[in-house]
Amino acid sequence: MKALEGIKILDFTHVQSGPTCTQLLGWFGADVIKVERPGVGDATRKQLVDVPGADSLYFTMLNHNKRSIELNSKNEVGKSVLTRLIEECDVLVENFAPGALDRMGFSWKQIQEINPRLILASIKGFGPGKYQDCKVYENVAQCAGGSASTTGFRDGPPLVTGAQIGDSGTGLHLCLGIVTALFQREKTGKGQKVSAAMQDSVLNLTRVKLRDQQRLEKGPLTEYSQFGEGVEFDNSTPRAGNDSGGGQPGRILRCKGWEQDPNAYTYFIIQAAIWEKVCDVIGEPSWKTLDGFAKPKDRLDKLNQVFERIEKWTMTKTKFEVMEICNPHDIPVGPILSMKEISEDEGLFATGTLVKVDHPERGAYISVGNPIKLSESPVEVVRSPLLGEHTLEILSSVLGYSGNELEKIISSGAVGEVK
Ligand code: CAO
Repeated sequence: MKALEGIKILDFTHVQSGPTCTQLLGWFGADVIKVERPGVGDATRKQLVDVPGADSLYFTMLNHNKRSIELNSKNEVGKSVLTRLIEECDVLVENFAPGALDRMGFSWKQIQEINPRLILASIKGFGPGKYQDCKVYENVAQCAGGSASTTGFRDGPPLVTGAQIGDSGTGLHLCLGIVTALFQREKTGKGQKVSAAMQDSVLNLTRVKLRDQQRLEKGPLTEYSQFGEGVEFDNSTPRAGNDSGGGQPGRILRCKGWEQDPNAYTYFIIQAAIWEKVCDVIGEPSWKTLDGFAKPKDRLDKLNQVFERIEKWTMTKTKFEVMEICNPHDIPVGPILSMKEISEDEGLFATGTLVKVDHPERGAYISVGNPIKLSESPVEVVRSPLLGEHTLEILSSVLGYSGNELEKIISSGAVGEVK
């Protein structure tokens, strides 16, 4: 038994934000039916191709546990099939450009008339307002949501992060909205519209920087390196390099081998509660009682000096040795892991966070499995579907078409070339 068993998702998503949401729903047990344009499919199938002729990793890693039906939702037969899908499904998830669903002839009002229990879940770049009609990709959302202006170093340009907080982050937000709406439907019997804007999701994940914006009005941000360096604060939250975003100062420090290895670094946090242990570990026991160093507040203007001293110690150890030495003392540190190291991490494979998946066109590849673990709802990661792989199966077993009616749909061209 899986948590969302029996729930049917009409997955009208493409690229990254929407597909990450429906993939999660699939991992929780929902039957995810991905609707794709005949002969074309989700654009990511053929983007960043590494194995000629095969679906790209971009596509396969975002579309596990789904079935694919090819369907032209703009011709009459296609529209009638889509209407049947809306009748049969519990949730329609889409992330088209603003207005695209209405232009297809499926407004929220019409959808409610077809199936009042249906939940319509949408991702757009911006919420209602002056930018509501804009098309948006990941990095635009990172910029508009406050992440880029607060990421990077003070003397450098704004930076986007490698974590896809605009796409996958919004997919997560939408997923939560969908299961919440399903829960409410249990009591009311009614569907509703669930919306998640990429700007809003990024801002939600960047909320600590809005916290700092308001603190700035009351005085300098004392935990930022800038404070210790005596550099004046401007009127908006500055970029803080690798300073910790919380109340406990932290930095990225070099470790043994940093000259050759770009990831021979550790994150090091000097939490107040373990300050004395840090002093012992790095060989600076006098700092435990020394005026200006003993109390957290007094150390704030000396963070550069403190971290330079800690780094002198971390540079004598590998990032893993730092972890081994510090962990028994409860000193919060973390090695900077490369993607190569992560992809070879047996512990992550053991928990199912990393999985090996086989694919008929491309062979075996590594993917990220479900990071959310439910003790009563096991996850089996199933390879992504080939384009239109399940067209016939969905038309017949989900929608009940057969005989002449089925023949007519296939010969109309609305569902592409049936395999
Ligand atoms: N049959 C027929 N037509 C189809 C179809 C199907 N099965 N599937 C899609 N289409 C049509 C759409 O109806 C649309 O037609 P109109 O322009 O006539 O309305 C057309 O295909 C293009 O859809 P689109 O505008 O959504 O796609 P795009 O590539 O031009 O834009 C994107 C992509 C992502 C910028 C845009 O969809 C968007 O802003 N989405 C919302 C935000 C979002 O999710 N962004 C994250 C993307 S991942 O970084």
